[in-house]
Amino acid sequence: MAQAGLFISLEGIDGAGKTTQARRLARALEDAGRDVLLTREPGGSPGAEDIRALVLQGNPDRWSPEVEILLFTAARRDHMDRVIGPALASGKIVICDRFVDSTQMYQGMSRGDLRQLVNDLHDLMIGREPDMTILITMDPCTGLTRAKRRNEPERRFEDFGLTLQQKIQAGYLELAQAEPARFRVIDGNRDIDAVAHDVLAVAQTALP
Ligand code: Z5A
Repeated sequence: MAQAGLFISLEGIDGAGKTTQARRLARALEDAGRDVLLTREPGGSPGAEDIRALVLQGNPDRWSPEVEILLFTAARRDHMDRVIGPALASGKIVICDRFVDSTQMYQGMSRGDLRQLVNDLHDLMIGREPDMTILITMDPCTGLTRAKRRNEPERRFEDFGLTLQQKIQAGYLELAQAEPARFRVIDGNRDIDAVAHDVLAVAQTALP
């Protein structure tokens, strides 16, 4: 499928401010007259939202990391086929709250090293990276406190705790170093407006 639009993902640990910033970025670009699709993972299409409930609820040991990789990739394929791919083909700017880098982190390195498996399955079933990934860094303690404030059933990964948040924050920074052409790193430990200003500034550098 020809993909004429622009694909931006936002990544970071729980409570980093991704959702807040994804919404702010979408609004700013729409105000500037751009055609924007704001979406999220896991989820973003009806089938993928069904899988979201399976993976985010229940006990931390409900699924093995290998089964999680399959479930997240299945959700992503549906999201890609039904929502992201068509939006890009019609020239939209797609802003996605989390994408494959989240699978690299949460399934690829939380319980053993399965990063190669995540990569291989991604190449086989998805075959598309974002054009730009905005990594919002955050103090892991603050991020976890914020995430735990939400009174939702989707707490399976938060229940893995602070050690996982610290490991994932470090892992994201390694990913960003390994792929400097795709990643932009923004300090999320500031007020919402200051972070939003920087997110918009880096996104603007990628606009067609
Ligand atoms: N997961 C996975 O394991 N594998 C995968 O492949 C994918 C996901 C795609 C749910 O994702 C879980 O799915 C996630 C990883 C796993 N782990 N957990 N749990 P999610 O994106 O739905 O959930 P999340 O990352 O935990 O989202 P979150 O807690 O909503 O975090 P956020 O989006 O980064 O933050 P936020 O919602 O924008 O902000 C959180 C609160 O902080 C909120 O009250 C804001 O008003 C406040 N906030 C935001 N920014 C600021 C600033 N700058 N200052 C002060 N307060 C702020």
